[in-house]
Amino acid sequence: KVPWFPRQIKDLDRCNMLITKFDPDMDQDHPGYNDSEYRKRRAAISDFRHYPLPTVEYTAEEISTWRQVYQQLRSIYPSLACRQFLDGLQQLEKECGYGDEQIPQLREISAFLKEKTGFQLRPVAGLLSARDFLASLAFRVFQCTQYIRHSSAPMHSPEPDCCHELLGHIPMLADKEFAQFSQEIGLASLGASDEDIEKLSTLYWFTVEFGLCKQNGAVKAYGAGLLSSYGELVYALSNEPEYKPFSPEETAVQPYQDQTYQPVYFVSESFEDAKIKLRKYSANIKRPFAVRYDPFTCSVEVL
Ligand code: H2B
Ligand code: FE
Repeated sequence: KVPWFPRQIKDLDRCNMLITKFDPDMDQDHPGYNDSEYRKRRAAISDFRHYPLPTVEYTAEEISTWRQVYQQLRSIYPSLACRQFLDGLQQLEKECGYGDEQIPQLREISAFLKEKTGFQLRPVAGLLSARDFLASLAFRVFQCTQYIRHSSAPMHSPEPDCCHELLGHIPMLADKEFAQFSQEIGLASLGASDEDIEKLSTLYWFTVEFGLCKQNGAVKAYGAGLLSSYGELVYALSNEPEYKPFSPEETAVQPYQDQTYQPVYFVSESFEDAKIKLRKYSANIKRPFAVRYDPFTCSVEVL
C-alpha cells in the first residue's frame, strides 16, 4: 500500500503543516514575542492567499535590519564561503537586486533560479514540518519565508526568515550539483516512514543547513544555517569545533542543536562526493515502492 504523498507541484498545497515552536506567538525567547506590531506585520507578510509570489513593500526599519545583516556577512564570505556560494551570490547581486540597499523580492529570485537550475520558490508562513518541507524539494520547489527577523536582534533569528533564506539558501540553489543533491533528499523522503524522515531531516541539517566541504585543501562553508549566521560561520571555521567526515549512516543519527551552535560539523570531500554517498544511502531506505521524477511533466511516478 502506497501512502499519500505529493505527485505533482499542485499537490504541495496540501504540504503546509507549520511547526510553531519558534514562532513569535509561541516562543517566549523570540525577540518579537512582546512586540505585537511585529507579530501583526509578520502575519500580514505571510498572508499570501491571493498571490502566487507577492511583492512586499518592506519598511525602512526592515530594510535597515537587512542592511546590517548583509554588510556584516558579506564582508566574511570571501574567506569562509565555498566557491559555488560566492558564484551564486555574485550573479544574484548582478541580476536580482541583491545588495544592502533593498530586500530582494522572491518573484525575481524564483525566475532567476528557474533558469539556472529549475528550482522555484513558494512562499511559506513559517517553519514547516520536515516531511512537508522535504517533499517540496522533490519537485525542485523551495518553500521560502518572506518576513524578516525582529530589528532588536539583527544577528540572530530562532526561526527561518528572509535573511536566512535569501542569503543562506538561495545562492547555493543556483548551483546545478547542489540543486540535484537537494532534489535527491526530497525524492528519498516521499512516502518514507517517520523514522526515515527523522534521519533524512538530520542529514539535511548537517549538510544543507550546516555542511562544510573541502576546496583546494581548505575547509569552506556551504550550509545555509552557517552562511546566514555571522557568529556560527566564524565559529564553525575556527579550530574550536569537532569535524567529522561526511558519512550518511553516521550523520543521519548524530544529535543536533536547534538552539545554539552545533557541537560537530561534517565535512564533505565535495558536493559530488556527498551526492554519491547520499544516493547510496537512499537506495537502502525501505519503501515498498520506488519513485521516479519525470522532468517533462514535473511529476513523480510511482513504480
Ligand atoms: N521550514 C522552513 N520554512 N524553512 C526551512 O528551512 C525548513 C523548514 N527546514 N522546515 C526544514 C524544516 C529542515 O530543518 C529539516 C528538513 O527538518
Ligand atoms: Fe534553512
